[in-house]
Amino acid sequence: MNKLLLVLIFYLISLSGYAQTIFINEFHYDNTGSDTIEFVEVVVPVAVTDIANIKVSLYNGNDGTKYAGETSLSSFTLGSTANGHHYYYKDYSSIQNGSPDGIFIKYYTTGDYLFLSYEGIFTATNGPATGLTSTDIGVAESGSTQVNSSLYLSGNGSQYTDFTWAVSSGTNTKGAANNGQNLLPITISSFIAKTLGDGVQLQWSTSSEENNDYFSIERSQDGVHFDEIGQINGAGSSKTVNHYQFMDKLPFSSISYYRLKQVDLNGDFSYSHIVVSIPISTATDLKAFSNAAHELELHWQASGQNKLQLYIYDLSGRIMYKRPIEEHPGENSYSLFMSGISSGLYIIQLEDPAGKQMIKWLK
Ligand SMILES: [Ca+2]
Ligand SMILES: [Ca+2]
Repeated sequence: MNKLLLVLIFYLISLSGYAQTIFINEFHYDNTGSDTIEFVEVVVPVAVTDIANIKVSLYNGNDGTKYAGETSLSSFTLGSTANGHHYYYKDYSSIQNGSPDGIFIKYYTTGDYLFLSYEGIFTATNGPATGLTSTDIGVAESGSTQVNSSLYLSGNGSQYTDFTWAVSSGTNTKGAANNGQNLLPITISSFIAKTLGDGVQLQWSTSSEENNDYFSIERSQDGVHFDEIGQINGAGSSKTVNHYQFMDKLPFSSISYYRLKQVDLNGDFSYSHIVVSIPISTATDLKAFSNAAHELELHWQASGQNKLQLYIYDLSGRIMYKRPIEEHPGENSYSLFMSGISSGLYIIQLEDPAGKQMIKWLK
């Protein structure tokens, strides 16, 4: 099949294995007596300067609606700066006490988001998290929690998934580094994927390096399980910008996910965000139409009776919809309601034993 590689670039992250470098780091919502010193703390790499594009919303788990926000980080207070990160916080007068309730954060420049909840999970029904299901952080507060307490991230690393949630009793660190948290500086300032012939060229740069031995380039078919496909030597220690590139001559015929593992001379390592390459077939008769009722209608031709898989991906490569369907000889059509997903560009894929047809669809 003649294929054109359309490469889509993301820095997107969710809890399904992506790197998330802007995240909720600590918060407090419930304590003995009247709730007091309720706050949300967010950590942001110092390289990120457009903080107006980072927005926080509070969600009510009873009906999935947003009850506060979206609040831009511009209206948060900058506390400490340490280890290459800013600690921003905001005092709230009433963060709901569950159960469950949630906090949503999104960085609009890249599309990265994180949807956390406490005392259970739920699906958002309005606002920026519409249609997304929260992830329970696994710890909670109650009416007997001490004043000045918090829920906070603990551990070593530079991205959300490096840390675990813990409970503090009367010892919050609002606006400052958390107890038991070693936040490492991030040196990779950009990382993108581009098509070049039949391959995918990865390009990245670093703003500074310290004891950087090498980069391991890793590729994945599912965005979760990665294998190394090559290595590039690092600059050691450098205070200037360095540029790197690597060519993947044999990307997957479906989606390819890439990430960088940066390894220090002493063996310490950290991961970049993930970029995605999606090949789009040019030889397809698959067509998509949508109408005002949010119904998506697909039309295509088939030469026989086959079982197919229908996938709809968002631009980060996440599967938004998956369903087995059947086709019959001649003209086929299939309709589905897509009212639950937000407007934007999506990839529709029909997959049968003989191959894949993929098209772009703008909702
Ligand atoms: Ca509260
Ligand atoms: Ca803190």
